Amino acid sequence: RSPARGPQEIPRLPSLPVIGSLLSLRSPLPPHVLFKDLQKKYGPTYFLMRGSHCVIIVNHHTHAKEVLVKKGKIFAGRPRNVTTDVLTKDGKDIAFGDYSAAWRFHRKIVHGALCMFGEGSASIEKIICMEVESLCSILSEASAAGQALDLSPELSRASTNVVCSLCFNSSYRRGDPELEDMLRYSKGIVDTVAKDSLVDTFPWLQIFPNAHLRLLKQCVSEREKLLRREYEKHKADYSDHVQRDLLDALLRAKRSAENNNTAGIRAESVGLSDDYLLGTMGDIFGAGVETTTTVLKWAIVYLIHYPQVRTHIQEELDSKVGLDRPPQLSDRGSLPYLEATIREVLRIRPAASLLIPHVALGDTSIGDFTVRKGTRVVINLWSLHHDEKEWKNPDLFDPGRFLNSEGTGLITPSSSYLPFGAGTRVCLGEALAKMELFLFLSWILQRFTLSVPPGHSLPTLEGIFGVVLQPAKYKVHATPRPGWERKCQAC
Ligand code: HEM
Ligand code: PLO
Repeated sequence: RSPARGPQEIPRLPSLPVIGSLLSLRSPLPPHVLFKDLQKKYGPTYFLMRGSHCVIIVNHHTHAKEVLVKKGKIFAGRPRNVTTDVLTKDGKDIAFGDYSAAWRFHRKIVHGALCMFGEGSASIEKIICMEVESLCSILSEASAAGQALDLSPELSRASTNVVCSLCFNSSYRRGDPELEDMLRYSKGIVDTVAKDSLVDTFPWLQIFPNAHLRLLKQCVSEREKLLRREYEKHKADYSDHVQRDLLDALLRAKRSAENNNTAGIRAESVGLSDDYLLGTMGDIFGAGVETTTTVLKWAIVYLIHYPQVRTHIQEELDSKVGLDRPPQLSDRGSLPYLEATIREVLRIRPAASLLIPHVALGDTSIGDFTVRKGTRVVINLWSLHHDEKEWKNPDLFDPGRFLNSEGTGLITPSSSYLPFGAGTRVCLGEALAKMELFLFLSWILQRFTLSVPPGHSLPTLEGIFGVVLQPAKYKVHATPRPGWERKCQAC
């Protein structure tokens, strides 16, 4: 970049009044793939209009890091959208809430609570292992009955219970109607929120009947009832002396702000209203369940497509862990091929293919391009993770790219890799998610080989675009590995 060059005009997609760049964006391709393709014509960073909103699409890692890290604060805003406003009562949460004192405060409390109950603590490992153990017994049952199993609800149940323990210090038994309600409404929300839908581009479309918006509102109201019930229970037996879970941490912050008028902080003014607290709980639940489940489903699809990768992981498990005990977090360092596989899954199918949109909070720039306050910035993680200049054969699933030439240590082959985002808005659950991915996959693969059920075809690798990039529904056949047949029947 030459310092002599002044501010540049950013390449623009054609745009018309009212509809914006809609005509150039008509395509059967999902948005992340279309935005990657549009680089050929407009370069890696370009401008378009979504209805009346100015949007910049960033497809290269240098500009992505400038937005997320170097100028992280100025790009830390979030846009308001019809669907996310329904989900979060106009942005009262962490993920979709604008940059504010309330957002900062909630992030800090959640971060502290996750450190305390999660990262680095032995208890979270125990919680995850309990859930994966019960998942393994379901796999055993299905395998004994010769059944083809849709793992999606089972994985969702297991990860729901992990976040339930963290948030509410409680968990659900399989088949509990409340758990089934949760899975149903969360699916309804994932299917309808922040999908780049027309109603988000043209908010005036809300006046017309809209099946998606109706379903979203219904699911959000069910979610609110359930969260509120849990909230009231917690309030009833709250004590300042014990902090059982994340909800207690939020309640404690609220009480201390309410009692602490001398510090000049009022609970409402720092966003400690009931609505904001419930919004934050909803985020942790939603992110905790939907992202982890989705990545596990992708990992299993890829292992079915690439059995040689699965065999390699199992050989590593057999030699480093053996058959006499289950894997534990302290094995992570001695299972580099499994770690590399997890990294490769997060690269090839990033759960958040476009992150969550950012907004410029003031006039600023990206590289030599001028950016006006209020412009939305979409980081196309798909482009970063499939950049041919950064990744050899980017569409090939190859965990080996994250290993040194001896295959003994992990490497970072490119800086064009940000599965959890970076900077001011970086994911809050990265450490928790990595623990879950490692424990779920290592336990399952130690005991079972998963394959396509007889008579079924290979599941598609095509993703379904949405707030999380999901694999299509598929079923698996679980076969206990040699040495595990009898042990699995007993568990
Ligand atoms: C935000 C990825 C799991 C909580 C994000 C973002 C990404 C991401 C890409 C957006 C960053 C941005 O907009 O710049 C992932 C992936 C996960 C995962 C790939 C699993 C493999 C989790 C879990 C939790 C969580 C388990 C909760 C415990 C959040 C929250 C935000 C977020 C609260 C919003 C942060 C903010 O806007 O300030 N995540 N996430 N995530 N994630 Fe995760
Ligand atoms: C998932 C459905 C839930 O019912 C609500 C919810 C809350 C937080 C969202 C999550 C959903 C989807 C994944 C998101 C997460 C916040 C951060 C995470 C968007 C919509 C990612 C991957 O960015």
